[in-house]
Amino acid sequence: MTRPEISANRLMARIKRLGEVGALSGGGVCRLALTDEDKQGRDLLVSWMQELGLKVSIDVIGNIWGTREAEQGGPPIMMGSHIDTVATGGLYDGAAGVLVGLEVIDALNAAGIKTVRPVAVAAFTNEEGARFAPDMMGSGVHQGALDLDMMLATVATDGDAVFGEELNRIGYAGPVPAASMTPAAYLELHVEQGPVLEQERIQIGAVTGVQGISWTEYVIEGQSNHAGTTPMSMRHDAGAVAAEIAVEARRIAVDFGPPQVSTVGVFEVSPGLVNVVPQFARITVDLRNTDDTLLIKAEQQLMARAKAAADAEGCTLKTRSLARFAPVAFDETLVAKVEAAAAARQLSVRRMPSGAGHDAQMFAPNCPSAMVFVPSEAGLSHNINEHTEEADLVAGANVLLDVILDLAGESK
Ligand code: HGY
Ligand code: MN
Ligand code: MN
Repeated sequence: MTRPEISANRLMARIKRLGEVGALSGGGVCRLALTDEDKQGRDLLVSWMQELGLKVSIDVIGNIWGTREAEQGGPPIMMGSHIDTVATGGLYDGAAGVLVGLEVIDALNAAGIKTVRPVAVAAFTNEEGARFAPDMMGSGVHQGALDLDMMLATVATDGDAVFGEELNRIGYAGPVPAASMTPAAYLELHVEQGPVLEQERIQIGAVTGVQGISWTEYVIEGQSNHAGTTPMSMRHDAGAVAAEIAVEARRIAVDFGPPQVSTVGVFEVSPGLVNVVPQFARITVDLRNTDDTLLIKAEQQLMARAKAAADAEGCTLKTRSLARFAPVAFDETLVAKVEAAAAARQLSVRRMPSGAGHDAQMFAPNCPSAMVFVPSEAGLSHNINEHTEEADLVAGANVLLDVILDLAGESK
């Protein structure tokens, strides 16, 4: 029996081909969840799964997984990630994990290997949460962490679309019930999206867990007024309150120090005119920390500051949690297998937490889960210039192949 070989050409051809779906004229990709571009990507992925002879399953929130038959039945060893992107996405965030999973299966097929346990590869709906919050929505419903009906009723962040209607529109409301399948193990390859592996010249990250994530929307209502005639003491400036919240978010991150981070990704004021005191402001704050106690402290500190600023300015404040996930630890045995598989191939490897959220964090409470990181050039991601070298992707794919074969077992 020949040994399975990862083919760089096959893998890169698929990455390039999927990258053409939603390609932006200046480079990069935009495949926001449930858009026509997301549908095109899904259709392409399903066709690849069918070409590989996989049994394709689609569940009620549009998660797609292909299962390779094996000597035995039962829950599969699952690989996966996502193919939706942020609006300024790159070729690799999510797509690398799904397409490396396909490549692992292609390599097993080419080598004629039958596994004892089934192997599957999945693409989860709306991992990014950019168009519909929260993130990791599909995997969250798949693993019972998020309520299906609530998610189907979610309104897009631009206020235009309803999740369930968009899912039906693109034809990916599938028959498989939510929370109806937990794999025997879950393994996700992902680009690091940070600077560590590249700076330390390390080829593989054996990911130990995912930090806690807190997304909050702040809506401030004040009073529009003339920029020239209105004394400062008479203003109800919604924009000024939003700015104070944004400055406080950043101050908290600097005060707490690493790994605390904060991001004000959305900052809208209305009417948005040079000579009008803003009547309305909407901002979002993304807070993250590996320590949930500190994350809670950061959330409370920011909320207190926001309320005080709104009161002092005579503005109203409405807040809404868009996402809240506690930190997650991955399975020690599986993390050790990733480390050992890298070392066996003479690849440099280090353990590290993930700063980004991932579908794997939804599986961790229910089955042994872990992740394989490969380096991101200049640590860039959620950026059209996101890049990972082919050699690094192949190295990660080989590690994934070895761990998957170890877990699925080779039929004699
Ligand atoms: O926000 C995140 O960490 C992920 O990209 N959804
Ligand atoms: Mn991702
Ligand atoms: Mn992402």
